[in-house]
Amino acid sequence: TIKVTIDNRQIEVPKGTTIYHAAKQLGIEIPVLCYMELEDMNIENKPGGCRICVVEVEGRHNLAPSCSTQCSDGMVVKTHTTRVLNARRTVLEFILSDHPKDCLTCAKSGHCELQDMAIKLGVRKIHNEEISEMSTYKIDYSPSIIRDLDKCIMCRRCETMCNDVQTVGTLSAINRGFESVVSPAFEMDLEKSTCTYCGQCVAVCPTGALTEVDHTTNVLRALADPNKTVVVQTAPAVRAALGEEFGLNAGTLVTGKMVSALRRLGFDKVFDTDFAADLTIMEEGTELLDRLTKHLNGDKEVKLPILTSCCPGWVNFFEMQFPDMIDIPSTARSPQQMFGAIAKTYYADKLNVKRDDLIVVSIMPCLAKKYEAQRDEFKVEDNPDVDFSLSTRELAHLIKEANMDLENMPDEDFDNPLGESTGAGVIFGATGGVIEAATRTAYELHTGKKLDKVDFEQLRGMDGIREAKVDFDGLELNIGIAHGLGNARKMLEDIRDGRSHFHAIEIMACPGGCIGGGGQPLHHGDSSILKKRIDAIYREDSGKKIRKSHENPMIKELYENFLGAPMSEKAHKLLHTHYSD
Ligand code: HC1
Ligand code: SF4
Repeated sequence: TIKVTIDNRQIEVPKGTTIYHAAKQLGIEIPVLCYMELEDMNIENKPGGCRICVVEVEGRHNLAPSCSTQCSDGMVVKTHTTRVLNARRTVLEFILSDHPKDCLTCAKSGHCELQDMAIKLGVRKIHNEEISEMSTYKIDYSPSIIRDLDKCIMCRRCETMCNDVQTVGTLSAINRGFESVVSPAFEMDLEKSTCTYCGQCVAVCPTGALTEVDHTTNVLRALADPNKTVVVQTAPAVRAALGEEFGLNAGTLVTGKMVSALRRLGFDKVFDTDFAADLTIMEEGTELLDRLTKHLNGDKEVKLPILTSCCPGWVNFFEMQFPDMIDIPSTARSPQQMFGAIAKTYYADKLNVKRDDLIVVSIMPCLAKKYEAQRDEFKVEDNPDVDFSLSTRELAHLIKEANMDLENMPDEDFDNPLGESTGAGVIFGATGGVIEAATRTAYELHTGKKLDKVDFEQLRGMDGIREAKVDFDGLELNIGIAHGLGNARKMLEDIRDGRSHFHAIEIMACPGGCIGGGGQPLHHGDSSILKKRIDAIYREDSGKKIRKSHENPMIKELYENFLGAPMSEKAHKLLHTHYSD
């Protein structure tokens, strides 16, 4: 170890520790803008570009960027001298001089790290504004994400997420000097690029350069239309994070409060995507057993492993990057889309409402869900099964706009029939949850025996790639889990090269699964928030009376009265899909 003195306090740190980290250990928070660290996931963005984190090092002429300068033995550091504070302010003024000043109307206002920094550093005037030019770029609209590059401050966090974590490689820095921005190759629009809409770049963008497409106005319009019946479905992960937008601690479950807020917003019925997650398990679990049985009986045509297919960012990824393997994932649609298909057939018929007059809104932690809802496969005569998909953040806006205080809302229950769900449906929201839910059902269907213990702890956790063996009464199933598209890529390459020994694999595009989706409250680099959301998801599961999808009474009724059996012709038509290369 080496000894360093920071702001007159001594600390011993291992060689190689940066000044920023040594200070952090002393409880000294040095401000950063471009730097980002997601500790539990080994993700670090350290371009050392913004220079906000500069500090004074005794005996050194120039100020040092603390995020990228390593401590040396005996080093003496000062983190807030007048010189340091002046330098930080000057740097920030330069950044602001080439940044739009429309904070009042910016989608990121109130959540912008650049705005926060201007407040923190007490910037009252931008001295060099008159002498510098503003660069101007087009605004790029895609079905899920808006890029407003005038607001890009070149922190490169989006690049780290897209290239290092997701290995999608859509974003990279182009041009030089004032003209430099982060963009797809050849300044292509996102929609024409390899982007999967996973939204991980949006989740870490410190400014309003990357935001979601906002559908709140469309939803408010539908709610105000007396001729429309408007129903809403809420994704598993939303309840574990929505509270953060209202100042509640990460990991606070707000399921009942969310339901009453949605009801007060005017939705005719408040339903649950978890219901459709149970339905997904019926279809996907049956498909798994069917493929497994055929495979074990020597049918060479049937391939294993089966891959889950509920995550639209992941679906986009394999369609674009592994077109030769599109016959491996399950054909089951995602719960969002199964919900839409059932709502616009079974439920619309029950209500005697015409398809066009039933509006289905989804609340999702995800931005790719916006794109998924617009895919042609999920439309009937141009009418989509899911009309609008809002992110968790957009729902928070709607609740705030309606002057509701989420914390003090009463707890209410979802409506029936499409609001009844089991613990298995809830855990879809955390990495490993889909395959655990499938295991609970597939085990009982395959063995005919009751599971004594429904918790498969070995499938849980935050490691990017996990594997577990599950004993199906003598038949050992190898189960794999990957979250984050970079980890998914490794799994897929193993399958392609014949190195994979898995029977079934769950893949989620976002680190942590849906709880870490691009539409969730921003975690600003604090990955402990993701863990707390995951804990909340498993708490909700363990508090449920029914914890296996096939025991959901409303799912049983749906099969008895409408679908027949899992993978029946009707189920195929409404609940399964095909992929395109
Ligand atoms: Fe998800 Fe899913 S779990 S994809 O992460 O299968 O978004 O929460 O709604 O559709 O149920 C997201 C979450 C969500 C679907 C389900
Ligand atoms: Fe890359 Fe995902 Fe952002 Fe698209 S949405 S640019 S794939 S990080």
